[in-house]
Amino acid sequence: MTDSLRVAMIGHAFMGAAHSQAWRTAPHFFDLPLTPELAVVCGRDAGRAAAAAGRLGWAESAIDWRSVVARDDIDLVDICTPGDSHAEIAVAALEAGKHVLCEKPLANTLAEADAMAEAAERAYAGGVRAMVGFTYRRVPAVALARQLVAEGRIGEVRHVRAQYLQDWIADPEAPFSWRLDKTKAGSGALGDIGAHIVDMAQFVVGEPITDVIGLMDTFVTSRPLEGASALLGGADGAGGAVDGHATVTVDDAAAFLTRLGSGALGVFEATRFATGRKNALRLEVNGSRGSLAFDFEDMNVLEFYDAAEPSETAGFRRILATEPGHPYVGAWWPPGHGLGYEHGFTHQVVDLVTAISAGEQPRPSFADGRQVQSVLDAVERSASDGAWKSVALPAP
Ligand code: SOE
Repeated sequence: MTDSLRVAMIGHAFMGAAHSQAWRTAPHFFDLPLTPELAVVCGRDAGRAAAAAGRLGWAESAIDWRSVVARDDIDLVDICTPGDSHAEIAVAALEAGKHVLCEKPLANTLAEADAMAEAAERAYAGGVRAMVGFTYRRVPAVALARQLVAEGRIGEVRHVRAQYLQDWIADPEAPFSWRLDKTKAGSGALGDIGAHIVDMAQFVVGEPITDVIGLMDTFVTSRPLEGASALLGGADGAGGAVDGHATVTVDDAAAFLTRLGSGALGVFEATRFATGRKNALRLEVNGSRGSLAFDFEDMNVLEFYDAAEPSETAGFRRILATEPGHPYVGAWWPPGHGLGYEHGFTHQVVDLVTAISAGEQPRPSFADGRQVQSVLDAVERSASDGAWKSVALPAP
């Protein structure tokens, strides 16, 4: 019988559902050193929070996050709210001695991310741990890619090509959502999905982005309120709506060139307007001895090219990352049976709980999240004046 880890989750829309399944599932497939207890879910509306508790498996519901964070019977606060409340909740929870898991991007601004990373650093000495939720690191094929780069299997990295392509608002009549409101979300495609490829690229190649030059654009500036998806958090944040339409105040797409620490060149693209691409998170890395390529739309596969093979038979081969020896896979199904989107969240819980129990720093830490934020901040500054920008913070 292991000790329990009593969790309070703030927010219960899309990410709340993904996190809930992870808290519920992780102890059934992995030997965890602490058993997560889904103690309380918190939302602003009592009825909806109670319904979420029933649907997602939480023992209780609440409407005031401040009193939840202050409770003695809570060990960890899991933040699944829009970015505008991350900093306030995370700092309060850390100061109350709770471990924190915070959804990505860490914050809406670099100043908030600074405050969060500093609060996490202060709390660390008291045994409190904090982690930011870049779950795609925990897709087995992605973790395998990092392993192969670290083992030198593709040699010296020369090119990093990363794309995150979605199309859920390509239709100009697609409804407004809080993700399109700068005061709620901080930025648009850049922070929501660009943050993922920044984290993933740096994680896989083990090098930080040091310099950027970028472009950002908003193709559709006004959207109907009707039909907002509850799963994506509804139309909350649509202040100043006129004639049933709200103004989009974030970028629809962002593109940027980078240099990475080793001298490699990076090309990054994040858009919600790539018609036909639903969740194409892609990474290709070309090295002196070979290449790796990943696409989340085929997430159980890692493509590997070994330049040492004779040219007559060389070619990209598909590694099915479903063998028991691949990262995380041993706990799941027999080879070839595959994992899905939700497994990254489950692996996140496993890594977090393991680190907490061992007294170690879970990664990505708040300092890692702040470094990603400083890349996003540099892209925004560059997009506004057209000049190259240095990333303010080195990787921790
Ligand atoms: C919406 O663009 C979204 O749900 C992101 O917010 C998530 O982080 C990503 O995993 C999928 O797309």
